[in-house]
Amino acid sequence: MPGTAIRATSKFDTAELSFDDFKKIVIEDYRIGYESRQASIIGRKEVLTGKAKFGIFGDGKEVAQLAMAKAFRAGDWRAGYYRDQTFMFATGMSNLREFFAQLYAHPDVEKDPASAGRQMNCHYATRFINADGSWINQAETMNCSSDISTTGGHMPRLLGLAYASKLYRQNQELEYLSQFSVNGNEVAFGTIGNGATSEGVFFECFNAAGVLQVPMAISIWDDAYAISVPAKLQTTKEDISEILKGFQRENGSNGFEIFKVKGWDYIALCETYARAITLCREEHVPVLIHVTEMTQPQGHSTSGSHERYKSKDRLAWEDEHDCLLKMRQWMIASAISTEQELDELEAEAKKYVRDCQREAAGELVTLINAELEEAAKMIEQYAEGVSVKEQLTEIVAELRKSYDAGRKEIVSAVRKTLRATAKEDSAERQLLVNWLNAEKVKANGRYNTKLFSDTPQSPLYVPVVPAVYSDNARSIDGREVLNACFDANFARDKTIVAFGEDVGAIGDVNQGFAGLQSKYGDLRITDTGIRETSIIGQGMGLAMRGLKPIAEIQYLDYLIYAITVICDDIGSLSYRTFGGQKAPLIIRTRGHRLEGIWHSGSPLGMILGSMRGFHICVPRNMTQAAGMYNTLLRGDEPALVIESLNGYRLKEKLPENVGEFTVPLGKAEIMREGTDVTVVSYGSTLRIVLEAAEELEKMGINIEVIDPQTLYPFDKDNLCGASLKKTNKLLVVDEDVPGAASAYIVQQIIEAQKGYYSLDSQPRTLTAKEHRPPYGSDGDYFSKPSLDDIVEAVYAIVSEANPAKFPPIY
Ligand SMILES: Cc1ncc(C[n+]2csc(CCOP(=O)(O)OP(=O)(O)O)c2C)c(N)n1
Ligand SMILES: [Mg+2]
Repeated sequence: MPGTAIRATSKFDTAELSFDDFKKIVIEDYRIGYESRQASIIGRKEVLTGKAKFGIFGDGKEVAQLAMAKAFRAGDWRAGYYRDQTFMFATGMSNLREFFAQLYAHPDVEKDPASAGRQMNCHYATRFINADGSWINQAETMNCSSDISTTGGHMPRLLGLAYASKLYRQNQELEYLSQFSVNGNEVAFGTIGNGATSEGVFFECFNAAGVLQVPMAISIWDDAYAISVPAKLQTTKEDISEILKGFQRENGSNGFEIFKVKGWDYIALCETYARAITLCREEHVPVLIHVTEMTQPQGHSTSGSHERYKSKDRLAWEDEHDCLLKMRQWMIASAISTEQELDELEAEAKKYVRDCQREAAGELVTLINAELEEAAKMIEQYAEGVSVKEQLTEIVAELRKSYDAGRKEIVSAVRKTLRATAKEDSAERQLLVNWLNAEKVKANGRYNTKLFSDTPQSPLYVPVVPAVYSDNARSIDGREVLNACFDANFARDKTIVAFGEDVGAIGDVNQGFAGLQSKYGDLRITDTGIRETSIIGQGMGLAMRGLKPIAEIQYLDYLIYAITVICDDIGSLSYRTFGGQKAPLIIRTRGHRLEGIWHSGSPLGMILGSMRGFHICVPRNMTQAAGMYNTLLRGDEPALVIESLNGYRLKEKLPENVGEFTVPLGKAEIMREGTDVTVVSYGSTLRIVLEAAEELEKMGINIEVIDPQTLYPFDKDNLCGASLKKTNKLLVVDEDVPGAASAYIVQQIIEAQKGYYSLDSQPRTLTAKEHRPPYGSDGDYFSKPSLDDIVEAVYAIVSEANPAKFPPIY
């Protein structure tokens, strides 16, 4: 309220709070809640009248969020979902103009700082990366991690954000990082719908928080429904806090403090949040606040109406228990305000929200209209001198009369014009082409950028430092090379932590971290439960808060357990926030062939399809892996490193600068020069290809072997394409299923690198079989590419070209 220090987030716990001050706080709260409700109502109308595409809103959840906002402080974090607009307004992390800008998909980050128009409405985020990639001071700001739409998908991130506070509090060596934490006094606030608690990810993260004892405060907004499905079909006993009672800490055990409170009881909510969050903040005990009896005045979203599936009785109950109505009644009954005062407040609020909405809508419409006019005029002028004038006039007329045109309609009209006049050539036409090209550049900036944070701190710009070997360099097990690399990095940078199943005490199942826990402590090298999704979430949260985590997935096959958080959350973070947030997490795993169906996987096709936004490193040995870690640990973008499971005990020379040398990303290497066939492979199969090359040499066939080293990015210097100019023949070998990663590699070489123009025979792939790899050496031989397979695949290619010299073997 102007002229007073009282704000919605003002606390009630000041000793000298007068009744007048108390009243002001409550009224201000009500105003924010009421404005938020109006935003929901108007927002829905905008969608239903076609002015916006989709709407999902926080109506019915306002009062609890006002109470939660009172407990939220600078330095705290939110990881929530689409119902939280009131909380965002009350804390000042968002406002009505931004709310409407996002509803209209305004692709200007100034207007929609959460996502620059990339996310559906009510998907919130604050920005914590400066343009140069540096972090803002997170300890001084209120922080909102970027929402995703998947129900419960944000829980792993929430866990990680809370876990960071634990590390900042308990690891004294991190005290210098005051821009990320004040002694771990921050709370990570999570919100989730009652229905979403049915997801496995909720239970996994809930349990992990109880084990870890982190300052995580989960609020469950319980409106008894998940779209149309009622609690009866969602939750055992229809009551999530009831069934979670076993997690309650008691008699000095770890666990949660669990609270239950009604979503329309303002005072009880304020008291509950004050108590719960103080406990959580001070003692680092995770808390659950189960907020019941919430409603959905407008139903779930604009996709349908809840009258279809809620009974008349339920709808009547919801009307009566509307939290704002209840708050209003209570304010009048306790003489905090009068009917008339509140009528006035509501009228004012309605007008204010409407003004904000009009302003936001107007801004975009004005821009678009000007662009439409410009394009229409250009087409009209051009139409004067061409044979298809009528057709172009029609295109313009169509454009002008399109209702609520967007840039799509404008650009499409120009493209249609250019198609209709493909045979013409004039300066006027060139003007249109130029306009279109400029528009494409702008559209690219609006819609296609920031998959990576792409700042000077990107690992792509980490200086290249070659490995240096002394004359008497020791040959040691590959795992020891990695161990030395990690040791050097842990000594160099105190923000690096590693964790995962069996990573701590024994230093991972292949001993890459052996001995490091006793050297650097269990806060830095840490065992976790078996819970892949939340391990990755733990890493994500740490990475967002300035630490350098290496999260380990024990075997590549188990990455599948974590693929949702990887794909939905980390991979899209930079893109969906328009570079406003980043999570430079390194995922370490080991894969390709070993033994059995779940220890021999190489699902690179799945990875390529679901891990855009990550760098994908597929080192052929542990030295290359070490160099990649050295690069990634000095950069700020997420990456996956897949070590070759069968390579830990192979001997490799230890570089003198094992913690310093870097392997650049996207830099392919020619492992063997040759003239007859280009063979591209990576990871474990690369070694077999090199062995095959020896045998082929004896047969008079000379292959060029290329290791791309990373699949994202792929061979930035076009070594593969260049090699084809020499050999004109291509074989791609990997141990993924047919048509998966090998197909991607072929696409990169043939299409992106234009290798097609160099080919004189069909490009081939040699992969594993369609099924999962069976157990045992024979199973491996008959389902993954073997030396025999590779030799014969290359032979078949040269035989086809020159059967006289190389007659078919079979
Ligand atoms: C993983 C996933 N499954 C399904 C959906 C579709 N969906 C969106 S919201 C929703 C219901 C969520 O209900 P609840 O968690 O109770 O939250 P509420 O909307 O009631 O606040 C569903 C099924 C989704 N977004 N993500
Ligand atoms: Mg619900």
